[in-house]
Amino acid sequence: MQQWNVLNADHKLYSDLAGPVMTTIKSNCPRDCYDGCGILVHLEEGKNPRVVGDPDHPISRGHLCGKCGVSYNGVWQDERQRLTTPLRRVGAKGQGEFEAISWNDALAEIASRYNDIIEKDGAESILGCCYTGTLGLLGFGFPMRLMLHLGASEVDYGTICNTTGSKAWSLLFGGAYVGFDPRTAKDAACILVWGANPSHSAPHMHQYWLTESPARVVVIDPIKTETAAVADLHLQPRPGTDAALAFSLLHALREQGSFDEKFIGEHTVGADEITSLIDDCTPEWAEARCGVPAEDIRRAAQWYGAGPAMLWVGQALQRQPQGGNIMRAAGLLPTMTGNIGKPGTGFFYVNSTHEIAGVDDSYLVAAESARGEPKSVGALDLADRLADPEEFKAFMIWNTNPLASCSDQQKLRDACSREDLFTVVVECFETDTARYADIVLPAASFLEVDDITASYMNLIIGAQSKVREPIGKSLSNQDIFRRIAGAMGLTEPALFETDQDIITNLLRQMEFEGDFADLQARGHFHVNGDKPLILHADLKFDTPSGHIEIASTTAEEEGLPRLPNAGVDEPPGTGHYRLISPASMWRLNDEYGNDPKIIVRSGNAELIICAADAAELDIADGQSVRVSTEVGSLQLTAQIDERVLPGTVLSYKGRWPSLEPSGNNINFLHAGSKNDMTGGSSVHGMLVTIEAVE
Ligand SMILES: Nc1nc2c(c(=O)[nH]1)N[C@H]1C(S)=C(S)[C@@H](COP(=O)(O)OP(=O)(O)OC[C@H]3O[C@@H](n4cnc5c(=O)[nH]c(N)nc54)[C@H](O)[C@@H]3O)O[C@H]1N2
Ligand SMILES: Nc1nc2c(c(=O)[nH]1)N[C@H]1C(S)=C(S)[C@@H](COP(=O)(O)OP(=O)(O)OC[C@H]3O[C@@H](n4cnc5c(=O)[nH]c(N)nc54)[C@H](O)[C@@H]3O)O[C@H]1N2
Ligand SMILES: [Mo]
Repeated sequence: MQQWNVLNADHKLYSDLAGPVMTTIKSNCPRDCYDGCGILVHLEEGKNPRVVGDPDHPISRGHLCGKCGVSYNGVWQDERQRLTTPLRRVGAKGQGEFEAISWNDALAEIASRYNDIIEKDGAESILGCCYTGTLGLLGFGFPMRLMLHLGASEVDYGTICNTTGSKAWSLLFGGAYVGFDPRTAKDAACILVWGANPSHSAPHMHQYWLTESPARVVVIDPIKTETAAVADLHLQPRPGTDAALAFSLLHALREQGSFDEKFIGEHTVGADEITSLIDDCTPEWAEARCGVPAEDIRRAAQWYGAGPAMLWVGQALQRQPQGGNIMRAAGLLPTMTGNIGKPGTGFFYVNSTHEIAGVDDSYLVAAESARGEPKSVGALDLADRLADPEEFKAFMIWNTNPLASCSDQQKLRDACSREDLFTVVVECFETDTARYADIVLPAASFLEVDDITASYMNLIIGAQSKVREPIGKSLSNQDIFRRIAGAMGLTEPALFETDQDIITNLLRQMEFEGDFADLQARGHFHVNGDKPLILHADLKFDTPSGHIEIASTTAEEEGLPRLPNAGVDEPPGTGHYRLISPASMWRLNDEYGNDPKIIVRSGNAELIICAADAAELDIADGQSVRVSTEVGSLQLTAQIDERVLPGTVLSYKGRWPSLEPSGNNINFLHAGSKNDMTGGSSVHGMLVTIEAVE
């Protein structure tokens, strides 16, 4: 078992940075991570700023996780690794051969190509693709103003992250982005963590929040993660069988009298339709399907049912083939037991903290100057759609690295190799995606731009502080998109609003008392001050009926099942294994995949396999193995470890293809199969064969 020692490891790795400090500035981490840590930046004459944890921050308490502690003082500030100037392609697409050009030349070329394309083929034939490379509200939201104003098409990149889950919970609860305030855990007797791995994806919530809560912790995960290992109870189902587990938990909850009939009667619709479905789903019935002992299911039901209980559903469940259904089924636990709207209860998937704090998202993206609803392309359709020279003439990418993170890598590379596809990539680093660009624009990092951060779990808003000048000639996303708009001859005022004005308006929307300097001095503030916010306390839900919709007419109208069901995926056939590729401890999606210390620390790309499966395949620990699917093969290093059960193997996401000996990462193996709702990804449902390599 890998030790969970992030906090110790990182200190060893960046302790060499200690030195005299001249000034210290508070900032906050804008990564796509539940924690949203507080940062202190020590400035010293003639040296790179030194980035450490802010002791005043209630979540991270003076520590950064290993990956951020290392890379914020490493690759993010390394001029040899950062993009420092606009580039124009001189070699073949994908080769990464560029010449440096001036900002004026880069902007002139982009503007003239975009204006030509818009005139001849319409703005729809420009496809924008962005995601959560930075979650700073401006760095994330502002570029959308230009794309929406033009009427460009957009990739719904959330289809490989959280679109399915948010759809499923919108059907059930009327929305998915208002969960619980983690601070209410002080009143909880049970916290159920389902399909999330805080030890990697929310390291400080794992370290402090879960362990300090008085609640019993139950984890449901096919992997014995570091969080599962320290939980009071770990249910370890076969992947993709969670709906049956949910129904058996409901069976046990009903049997023990934990259904809250009053709550069900007043706040739900369709309960009568689900009850007969629960009848047959005994814990023994589920044990046969999920591989979880019936007595553990009963014990989990006892703890959850005794309440008050909180449910944290992670991002992994939706990445199973029947992920939408599983999400709906899991949401029935708080629904049927009434664990909603009271201290120590609730359900959480994602908190849109800035909106909860009062920010108007439509202002951020200047929705009023948009040219209507953009045409949207799902991430798993991207390769096919982009291959069509008639549909898209230009591809514009920022805040994301699809040539590492998207499925069906080979097909996507082929599509991005089209000579007639004018591709612009805005990046901090020369990623695999940047290597396919015609023009690369260097983006300033979060250390170089003021912004506002909002954790998507903790109800905390923070200042992201500029602590140094942008590296080289890099510019913030906002500056880059303002300049493109200017070069194109556009005049819409929203495209040119200054950062300062936007930040002032956002602080006003959140009713923050003070200006940005005051926020910087404080570092952060909690929505609702010192008191935990009890979300959904009014028990009003934004569904058509205003109640929690167990049975959903909306779903039916959209061709989805009216009710969740207890269906499970078939076990893998002989010779096949189920491959899960979740969040890595050492990388944040693919970010940090290029940090030299992290490359050394995380070693070869691994395939984690249990001893029984390894013995059957005649594989030794440390041996090379070939892992194959219908679309390709990838060589990985076997790591024999009992955190997985027979039939399931594990390899963490986040490798840069161009830095791997094979030139590929795990997404090269995923054919791009979709789950059951919104065309979302079923990447955790991959079936592979494995053979030893001599
Ligand atoms: N196999 C497998 N694949 C997966 C997943 C999985 O679980 N398994 N998970 C999926 C999920 S949940 C997600 S969210 C996606 C994530 O996939 P991506 O969105 O592609 O995430 P990253 O690869 O980290 O890319 C973010 C990029 O933004 C850049 N960046 C950072 N800050 C800035 C900035 O200020 N400006 C600009 N312009 N760029 C910046 C970073 O350098 C980085 O290259 O991957 C998905 N892919
Ligand atoms: N260190 C780090 N932190 C991250 C990220 C990262 O890449 N690295 N990525 C960020 C992003 S974009 C996201 S979306 C989140 C994702 O973080 P999480 O919400 O934690 O989701 P995953 O990492 O996809 O998977 C979490 C756990 O779900 C389990 N799981 C997989 N299949 C099943 C199943 O069928 N049933 C059950 N019960 N469990 C299953 C996996 O084994 C894994 O341990 O993390 C964010 N934080
Ligand atoms: Mo994600």
